[in-house]
Amino acid sequence: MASAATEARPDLATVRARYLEAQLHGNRREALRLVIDEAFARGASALEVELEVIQEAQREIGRLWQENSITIAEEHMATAISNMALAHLYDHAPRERSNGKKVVVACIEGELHDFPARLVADALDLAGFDVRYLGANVPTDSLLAVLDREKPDLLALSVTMIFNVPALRNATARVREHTAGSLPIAMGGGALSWMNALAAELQADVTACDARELVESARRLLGVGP
Ligand code: B12
Repeated sequence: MASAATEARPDLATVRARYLEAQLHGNRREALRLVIDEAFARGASALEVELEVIQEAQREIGRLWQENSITIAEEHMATAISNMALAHLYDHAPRERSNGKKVVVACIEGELHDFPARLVADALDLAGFDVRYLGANVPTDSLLAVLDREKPDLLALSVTMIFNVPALRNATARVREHTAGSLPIAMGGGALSWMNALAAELQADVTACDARELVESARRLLGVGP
């Protein structure tokens, strides 16, 4: 028999459908109310809300955009709402005890999809990693300068578009040369999911299909709990 706590859990598929509606209507307050009051405050973790509500709604926005059911302006409006929702979850969610490991998260040069990288950065941060999030389109030269200054334990590179894969190859090679191969590199994002063999070809130290899997793999790689 299900426990009371289980019965009280929010139905995230329903929240997602209503969140998508709110995005499409540009209803920011309703979108925030759904993720915070209807999902998070009722027992879903920040990561569950991020993956099962926001990420999936963003992917549906992409489908609607691709089939011309919504305009680019509506996509921008929807994504702006998801950025706001991530910020509120980040603010509300408890952070796990620091594990002492630092991760730099960046989109490679040319990559404008920073929302996936931001979600990944928030998930690592809430899981106890010390995160430096660099956002979209990071020139490789300045990435190297940040690595020199921050001395992270892991670099996480996000690439969505397949046409940005050459920039990923370039950044990976330069980071390895610069750090004499001492810095593990995690790679992920749409391009990696669509090109199955790429992570192996680039000898990614970590790859993951979503932020949850990345947190688990990063913990394993760096030997930190839980
Ligand atoms: C919003 C959006 C945009 C926004 C980005 C805004 C922003 N600030 O991020 C803007 C308008 C800039 C944009 C631009 C373009 N976009 Co766009 N975009 C999207 C959309 C709708 C949502 C992206 C998103 O937020 N996804 C949700 C995230 C959370 O999911 P995710 O990406 O899978 O991320 C997870 C994993 O991949 C993984 N992950 C991500 N990074 C990393 C890193 C590491 C290290 C690891 C291990 C894991 C990992 O964890 C993440 C979280 O769990 C997608 C649709 C989609 N299916 O994603 C299209 C989509 C990606 N875009 C697309 C296209 C075509 C474009 C443009 C070429 C359009 C154009 N003609 O200009 C440009 C290219 C821009 C560029 N140079 O980079 C296509 C790509 C098709 C393809 N297969 O190549 C998509 C799929 C839409 C579609 N269905 O057609 N886009």
